[in-house]
Amino acid sequence: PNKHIQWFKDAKFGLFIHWGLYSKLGGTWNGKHYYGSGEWIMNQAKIPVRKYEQVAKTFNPTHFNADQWARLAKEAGVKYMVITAKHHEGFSMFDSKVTDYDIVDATPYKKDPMKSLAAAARKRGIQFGFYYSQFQDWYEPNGGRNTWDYTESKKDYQRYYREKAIPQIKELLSNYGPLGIMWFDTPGGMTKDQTRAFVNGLRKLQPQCLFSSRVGQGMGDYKDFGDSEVPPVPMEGAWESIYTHNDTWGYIERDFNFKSPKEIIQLLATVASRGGNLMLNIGPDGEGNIPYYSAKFLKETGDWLSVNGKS
Ligand code: JFZ
Repeated sequence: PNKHIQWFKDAKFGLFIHWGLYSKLGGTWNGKHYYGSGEWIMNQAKIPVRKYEQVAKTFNPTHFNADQWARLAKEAGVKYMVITAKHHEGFSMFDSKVTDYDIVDATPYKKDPMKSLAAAARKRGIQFGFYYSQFQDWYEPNGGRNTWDYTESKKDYQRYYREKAIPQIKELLSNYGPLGIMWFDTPGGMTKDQTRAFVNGLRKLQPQCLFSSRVGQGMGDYKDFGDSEVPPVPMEGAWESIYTHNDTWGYIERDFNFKSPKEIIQLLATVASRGGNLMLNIGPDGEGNIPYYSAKFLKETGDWLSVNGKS
């Protein structure tokens, strides 16, 4: 077990952020609306890579303000923050030398928002972490699960791991200061031995950084439950429940089904009473705005916690 787990066990409340090219689409492609899991729109609409990548040319989140995001996190009372460095769509929201399909090289924005966000979170004592989709990568010919552009059986997953995923995770573990968490998701394409080698290799860069259980094969430093799932009874060990604020992880323009502060607090109490952390997700839009009700309700949650919670 990772001896750096204590901060996580004490944390109780975290903020999850899904942000990528899909945030710019907001659930609409070619006039057709999609609902739920906005970050899956490329897959749902079977958008060819050569079309989807065009979205990057219009991705210019000039309203993004790292300090404002970190301030909101602080006001909400979260102790950690995890943001999508690369989701299944395959686009890197950080400056990567491994590919040009990243926010610095492929968009008019040309800056690395993860640099300033990592610094702003740390300045406020909030543990900072990255979500990284290690297996699914719908952009890469050898990445997992794009069956509409590529043939799954012809893919060389090991090559994708070697040439993109591993070098990129190394960048994340090298260029953004000490990380609290590396949040892996939906494992695939590796045997248990390969996963062990993958984990051990990456660990060397930041031994204190916790790996989520979705790194696969029973490895990882704490357990993540399924999405929107809480164990029915108290549970020992380090674990986390993840919920999203409305009905989607990535931004969907038409989704206003936000949980009220009361619902958030009740959820937090349920999860905490069973011994785990709640990581609540928000989906900023393609301009870098946090949805109005997410900002409002998170602040109200934090107001309640500052009076009734203990920190
Ligand atoms: C994954 C992603 O596919 C999704 O887009 C989002 O990022 C979410 C947080 O994680 O979806 C999952 C992964 C695992 C389970 C359910 C949804 N699970 O174990 O029940």
